[in-house]
Amino acid sequence: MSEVYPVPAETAKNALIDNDKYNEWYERSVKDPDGFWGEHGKRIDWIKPFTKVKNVSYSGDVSIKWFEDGTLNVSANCLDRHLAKRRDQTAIIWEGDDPNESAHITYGDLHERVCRLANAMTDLGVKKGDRVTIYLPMIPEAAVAMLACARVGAVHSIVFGGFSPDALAGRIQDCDSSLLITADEGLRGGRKVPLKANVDKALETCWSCKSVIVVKRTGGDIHMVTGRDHWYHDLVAKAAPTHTPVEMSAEDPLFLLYTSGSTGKPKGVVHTTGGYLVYASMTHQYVFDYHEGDIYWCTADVGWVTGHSYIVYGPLANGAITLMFEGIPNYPTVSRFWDVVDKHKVNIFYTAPTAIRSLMREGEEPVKKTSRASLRLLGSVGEPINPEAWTWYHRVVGDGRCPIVDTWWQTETGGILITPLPGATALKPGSATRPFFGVKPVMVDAEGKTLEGAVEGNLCLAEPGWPGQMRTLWGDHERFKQSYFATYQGMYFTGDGARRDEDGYYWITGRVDDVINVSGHRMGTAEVESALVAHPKVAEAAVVGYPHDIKGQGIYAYVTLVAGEEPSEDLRKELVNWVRKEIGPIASPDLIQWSPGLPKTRSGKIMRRILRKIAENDFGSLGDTSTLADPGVVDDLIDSRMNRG
Ligand code: 6R9
Repeated sequence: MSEVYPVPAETAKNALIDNDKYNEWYERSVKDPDGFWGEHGKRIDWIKPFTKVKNVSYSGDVSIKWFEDGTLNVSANCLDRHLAKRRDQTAIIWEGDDPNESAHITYGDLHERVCRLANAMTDLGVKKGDRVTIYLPMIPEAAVAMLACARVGAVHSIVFGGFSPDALAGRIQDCDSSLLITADEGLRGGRKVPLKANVDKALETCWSCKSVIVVKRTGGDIHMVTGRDHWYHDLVAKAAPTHTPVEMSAEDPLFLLYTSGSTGKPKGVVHTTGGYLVYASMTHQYVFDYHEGDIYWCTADVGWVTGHSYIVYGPLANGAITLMFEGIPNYPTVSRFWDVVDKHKVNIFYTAPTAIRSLMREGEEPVKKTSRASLRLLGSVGEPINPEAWTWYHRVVGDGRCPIVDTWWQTETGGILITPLPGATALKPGSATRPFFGVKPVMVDAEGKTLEGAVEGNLCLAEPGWPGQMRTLWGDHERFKQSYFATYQGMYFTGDGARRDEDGYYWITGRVDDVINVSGHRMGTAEVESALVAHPKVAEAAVVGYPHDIKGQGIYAYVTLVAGEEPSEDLRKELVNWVRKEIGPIASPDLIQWSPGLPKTRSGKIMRRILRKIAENDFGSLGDTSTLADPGVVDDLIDSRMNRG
């Protein structure tokens, strides 16, 4: 039995939703979705109000539409509608990489900046429906660029600044972006990231991209291509400070975001305008129990979905104060997070388990020497949080006062799906607890049989669903159906395994497909494998995840070299660097095992189950190896694994 943490009295006093209200709303959301979402759909401003609420089918061709006859503009919802009341209220607190650099940007300022960029983009020929790739560091211009796209009706695709030129090029080509917005260099932990140089390399192979807007962040020496590249600051200085937002249909795409799947190239997840904003804003308000004036900080990067929904769209739609941090948790010291909390009097703090685990390793003193008295609520996202990290976060960071919302969701889901609500849910360390409104988790076994009661299984989601769900994959509806709706008929398959306990609480156990989660970043094993085999000395590679103290999962690569090549320390380093160059530093293999052979079935399929066990040092339960073409391969692999310790 795990320990239970009841709702603290202090939280219960002011919380927006208590347990009775949770139960009542949840029941209604799944029994009368049209009534429930018809009401909550009104939390945002519509140009033309919707008359239809839900039109969803998880079978056949799979079609997901919400509020389909309504029209709106997301940027107007995040900015214009707040101006009467909040023109001079801070919208974004920006904290630079350097602790001496920070800024407060009001709703009035942000509105003007977004209007200016929207006008500048229009002058460059960007129209409704065009794709714009954003490759920016964590600076306010990232939010400005997102909102300017939304304002003119362009579909943004943000590529994380840590991705390589090749990875960036692939994402530009897939959606034919016509404009790219970047910076000269990024700044993280005192180190410069050569964003513009990466862009120059990427664009050598991208014909669709006609213009580049460059924000000056560091003033570093970069090359500007005449006719193609424009300085951000010149364009916005010339542009008009007001702009009429473009009227969008609820089902027009708002953004696409590439994420890793179990096979093939990254998938362009498509989110649309109306349902996404309703869901992002509603979850932001209730999951974080956001009250007027609260200072809210989500430490994610805008390159990931968490940054989209919970730094920019959810908070700004709610007129909240959202903190954006350019730096990293251990620069200049390992107290940085807590120094920032004290400096800006942060009330709500949302981060990833990997950050907690790495700070936990530094001991309590760097935390305890800060005040953190402003904190009221803590959050976790990105991967399962182990109970040790959970209790440390609760006891040390939150001084035992602050509830933790462990929020389970995915790029595909647009917003948080399984989570505690601070005033409603008793917590169990390591459990994401209960579903948010509209979300109907179903546990199924490998054969697709629905399992009842306290069980472990594959986590699926049944209708009615929630309005923030992805609608398709960019340019590939067939792959969308195959990836998410073909495994279990009539249900969305999450790719995660989970356990449901006797109280109906969900415990996410991790991916059950060939996706690994490294420090909360999704990585397809197939992507790392294809990067490895692209190296001239590699004949074959198989990549699996293995337990890693800080990262949650590490990347374990089995590599077979081409005949005549010898393993060496130099080659190991070369391969690690090669993968960094092909994909980006987040894909660097942690361990490479030289493997003269890989365990394959007689039909040539690599038996990853066995490779996972060996990587986990779990040799006792390899399961059935009788279908292997050459069972001796396994013994060789185990021998060399053991010799490396
Ligand atoms: C939001 C985000 C999604 C995958 C998801 C799952 C894992 C995320 C989690 C969690 C356990 C949590 N995951 N939150 N696992 N508990 N609270 O992270 O999106 O990058 O698409 O990753 O991350 O495995 O399937 P994304």
